[in-house]
Amino acid sequence: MRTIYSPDQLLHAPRTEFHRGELVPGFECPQRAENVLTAVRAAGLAIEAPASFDDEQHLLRVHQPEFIEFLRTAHDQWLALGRDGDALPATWPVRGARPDRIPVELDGKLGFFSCDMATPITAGTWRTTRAAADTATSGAQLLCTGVEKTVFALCRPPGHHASRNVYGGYCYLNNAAIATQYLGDHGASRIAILDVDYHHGNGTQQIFYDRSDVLFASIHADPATDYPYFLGHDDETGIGEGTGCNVNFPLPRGTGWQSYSEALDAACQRIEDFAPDTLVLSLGVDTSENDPISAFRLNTEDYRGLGQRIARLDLPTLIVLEGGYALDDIGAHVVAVLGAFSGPG
Ligand code: Q9C
Ligand code: ZN
Repeated sequence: MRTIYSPDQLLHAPRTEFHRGELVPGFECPQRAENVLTAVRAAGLAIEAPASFDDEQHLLRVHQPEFIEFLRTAHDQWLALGRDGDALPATWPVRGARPDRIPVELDGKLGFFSCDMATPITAGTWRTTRAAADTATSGAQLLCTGVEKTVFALCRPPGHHASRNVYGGYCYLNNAAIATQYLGDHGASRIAILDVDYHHGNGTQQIFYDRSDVLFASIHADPATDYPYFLGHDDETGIGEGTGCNVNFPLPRGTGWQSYSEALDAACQRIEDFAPDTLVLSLGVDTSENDPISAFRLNTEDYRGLGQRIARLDLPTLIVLEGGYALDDIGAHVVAVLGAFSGPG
């Protein structure tokens, strides 16, 4: 198994995020990527840089052009207004607002394209999120050319909360969705996405909600109690041609391995029934008992079990890093999952 990683993914370094009524140091920090990288290296996996993509076609297959242009230029516009630090929104569209009228002024755009105040746009955000999307896409390339059966895309920032034109939840471009679309455009015909991050992958769900060629399965904290709050319920099953191709397993706070593994078995069964030719695993390790912003109770041994169950699907698999904020544990937890897939390609 190879790991794809770009050091450009360290450039995005939010000063603070808005958390429980205060500006606190960002949980989604460069050290996360460094710690995962250190653990992956210690485990003896090969690490390589992503390919460079001449244009943004792979991004545009998933995201709205105006959204990409906004992400690329927002911080420069923020500075041009004489402001300091990181760009944050403060006003959001009312329910039922027009999706076809993009505000001209920056504060309007920040609200139009975002869903929370935990996701600052910094001087390094564009280069970092672009590098993360390229990292995931490079992993997809290795998979669909048959070079590797399993690839780990060490992505930062994460991506699964980002939809076609909304960033939030520490996510800007949806790395897993961009890689999934790339796989579909280059030979894969049925793709399953399994999202095991603590938080529901609302962006990924929305991007593929009407698609019959992509199954989205997610195990996460119940949105009644946890971010992203407004999607992730078990009666969200897809729409139109995509009806039946979306499945959510919301679980209560405090969930440990016993009930988690039952949901994982059910999700894997759904994936087997869908009969995909390729799997994309959105791997968040914020389900850890030590995670500072989450409330599940998985430990290192449980992550080994999680990897083993998913590896038993025996599919070409792209593993894309999502969340995980317990700095001392994320490396060990990611490697515990990857270990189940290691071995000859
Ligand atoms: N701090 C991922 O794990 N929390 N994102 C906002 C106030 C946002 C987590 C609530 C959590 C986002 C990829
Ligand atoms: Zn998460």
